[in-house]
Formats: sequence, C-alpha cells, structure tokens
Amino acid sequence: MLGALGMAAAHAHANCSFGGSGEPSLQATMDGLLGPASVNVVTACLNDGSDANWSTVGQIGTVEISVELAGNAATNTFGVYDPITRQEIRLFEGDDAAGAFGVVEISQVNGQWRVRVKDSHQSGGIEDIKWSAATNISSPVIGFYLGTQSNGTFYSNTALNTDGIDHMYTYGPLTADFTGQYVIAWEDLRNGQDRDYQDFVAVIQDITPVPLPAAAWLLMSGLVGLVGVSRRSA
Ligand SMILES: [Ca+2]
Ligand SMILES: [Ca+2]
Ligand SMILES: [Ca+2]
Repeated sequence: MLGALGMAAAHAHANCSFGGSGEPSLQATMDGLLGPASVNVVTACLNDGSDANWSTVGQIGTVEISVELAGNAATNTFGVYDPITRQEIRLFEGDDAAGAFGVVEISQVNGQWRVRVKDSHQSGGIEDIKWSAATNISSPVIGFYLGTQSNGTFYSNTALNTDGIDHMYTYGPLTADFTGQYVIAWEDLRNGQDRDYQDFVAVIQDITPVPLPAAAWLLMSGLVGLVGVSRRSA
C-alpha cells in the first residue's frame, strides 16, 4: 500500500517541523483521517508559499472541519480573505466543530470577482442553507485565515503573519478516496509555541493552491503597500 495515497510529483514538497504538545499528533490525526501511514506529515507538506493563495476549480469548493485539538477550539474562527485588500469573509464560527461543512463560491458578475459562503451550522441540509451576502474581491484568488481571540489572525500567506511563522501546513493533492483534495493543518498559538499543527484541521475539496509568478507577487505586494499607505493617511 506504500504510496497508495501518495501525492502528485508535480508539486514541490518540503519538510515541515513540529514541536510536541502531548496531545495526539498531526500524524495520528492524519492516520485516522486518511488511513495509517498514508501521508508523512513531516516530508509531504507543500512548500510554504505555494499554499498561500487558492482558487476554486469551478465556481464552488468545500471545506470540512476534520479535527480541532485546541484549547481555543470553541472560539477560533475560520474563513477566506482577499489577498490584496485582506478583507475577511468568515466561513466558520467558534462553535462550529468537526464535521462542520462550508461552501465557498467564487464567481464573476459584470466583470467583478466576488465570494459567497455558506455553512452547515445553519439548520437543514447544505442545499437548504442560504448564501452569505456577496463580497467583492480583487481577483479569483483567495487565502485562508484562522482567527483567534488572543493571538490575532493567522493567514495562509506566511508573509502576513505578524510573528513571521508558517501557521498553515498543507498536504495534497491526495489520491485514492480523497483524490484531488487537500488537508490544511493550523497552529493557533503566536510564535508557533507548541507547534503541533492540529489546532484546526480541515479537508478542502475543489479548491486548489494557485502558485503565482514572481512578477505577480511583486505587483501584489506593491498593491498591499499602497492600500496600507492610503489607510494610514486616511
Ligand atoms: Ca504554509
Ligand atoms: Ca470550533
Ligand atoms: Ca498548537
């Protein structure tokens, strides 16, 4: 079975490091989720940076919370953000827990990209749940964020984290029963601290990382700078 859940060779892999919290490790979490030894959490994570920005494969993608092994599980929030304006669109509230299921839609209406979300937290089946109001975004690209009560907000783009630490490890695209899906695994403490990365673990379907060419990164960082300047001077 070695490699049955291996990952596409086209994606660069890096080593991800861990501390120890005494809780079940991310490896144990992934073994339970995907099958024993399916994914090596140290060697199979994507390079940081290649998991900064994402887009839906079609218009619709989904996020399901797998595990929250965190003291802050009842207050941590999760959602997507516009990588340029950093506007946040919340998908999960703190009281959402494992099994909670969210849908993200990215569409273009009259030339304007927009995001809507819905979350199984509302009663009824997911098909009966109402979409959020649409939020305009700068491009078809989004990032993921984890919001905490006392440690601030962490972003899939490590460069936006005030502590400069990678708070989201990414595994995928998976194969077999999980073909094309990704697992994102978050550390919710500032400066990494226990570095167990199982504080918020979710499975992503039909949303894939979007590697941006260097020129686009320069342009985006320039735009972020301009937004920051205009806000400060306002
Ligand atoms: Ca990362
Ligand atoms: Ca929660
Ligand atoms: Ca942790």
